Amino acid sequence: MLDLQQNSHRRLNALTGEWVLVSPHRTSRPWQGQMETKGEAVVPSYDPGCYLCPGNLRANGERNPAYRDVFAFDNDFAALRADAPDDEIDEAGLIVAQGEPGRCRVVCFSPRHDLTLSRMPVDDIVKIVALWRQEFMRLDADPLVGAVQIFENRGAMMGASNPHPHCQIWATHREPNELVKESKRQGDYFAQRQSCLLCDYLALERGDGGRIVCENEGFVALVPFWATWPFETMLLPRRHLGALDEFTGSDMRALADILSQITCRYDNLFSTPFPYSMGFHQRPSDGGAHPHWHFHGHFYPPLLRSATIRKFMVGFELLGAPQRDITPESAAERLRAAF
Ligand code: H2U
Ligand code: ZN
Repeated sequence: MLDLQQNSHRRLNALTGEWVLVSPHRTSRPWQGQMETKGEAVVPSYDPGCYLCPGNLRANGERNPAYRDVFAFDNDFAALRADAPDDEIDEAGLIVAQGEPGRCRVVCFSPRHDLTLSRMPVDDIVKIVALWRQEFMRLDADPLVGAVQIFENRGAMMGASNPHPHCQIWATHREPNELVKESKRQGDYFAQRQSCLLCDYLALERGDGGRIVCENEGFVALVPFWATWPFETMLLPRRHLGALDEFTGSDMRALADILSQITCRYDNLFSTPFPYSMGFHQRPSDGGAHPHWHFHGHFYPPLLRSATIRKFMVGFELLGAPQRDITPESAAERLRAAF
């Protein structure tokens, strides 16, 4: 009989259709490999050299306004440009390329250079969520845009270029890979059962409770059954919401509160400003109806055992499938205790 806490096994990611290998017996293996340097240096509340601080010059010569709470602008080094031709190259189905027009935005979370989501009052996080909603709705209405990806890279370990609290928004013409997988899985499930995959999944998780980290009246944070990263979590609205445009004031407050709760727990876990990539998946912006789509957030943090030991996605992960040692259940237990 399969014991998920003892036997090597693989788990299906219901949202993408991919498998993750779980090796619960392997957590005690010794580590003599790379150690990251701990945490981040003490950060001033204003940095005259920061391109995101209020009133400062950006790399392209533009000056930021003296903003008081949140601030969004066009990325000066945008990965996607609106003027790219939407053409296709196809040689025998083997050399294939598509022009990909799009838009990129940068959102500053606070005028304070030294804050993080985990240390901001919930009222201030509500302002960020409201700006995400506004940005989403504007991009969603743009005929150039087929999908909107909001994401934050936090910490030098995750490649953030600057400690100033900020995120990026990339609006692509077509759905990127992760969205394609999740659209297909949610669409297939809905077609087969006339029910939402993530609504049903959340009901199962709330019944079990073992992978839930924290919740409020509108949102649940949990370690998904199929989590790949050691302390990966998902944020799920309890209501069936497809995208930010459907959020009411109380949905926005609930998301802000759950963001505050989960980022505090992350910082507490290894007593360090926790690095991560996080972002939100929502219905595509192609103008179609997507009743099967359930808005959610993903946190992908790299740390494994301490502030200095990270998980590497190498070897079998690159060539075979993702693998984890500590079980999602024990990760959830530790995050529950880290408040
Ligand atoms: P990251 O820390 O996640 O790299 O985000 C910072 C973004 O800010 C990055 O995409 C942009 C970079 O292109 N940027 C500007 O738009 N203007 C600047 O003056 C510097 C950085
Ligand atoms: Zn700054």
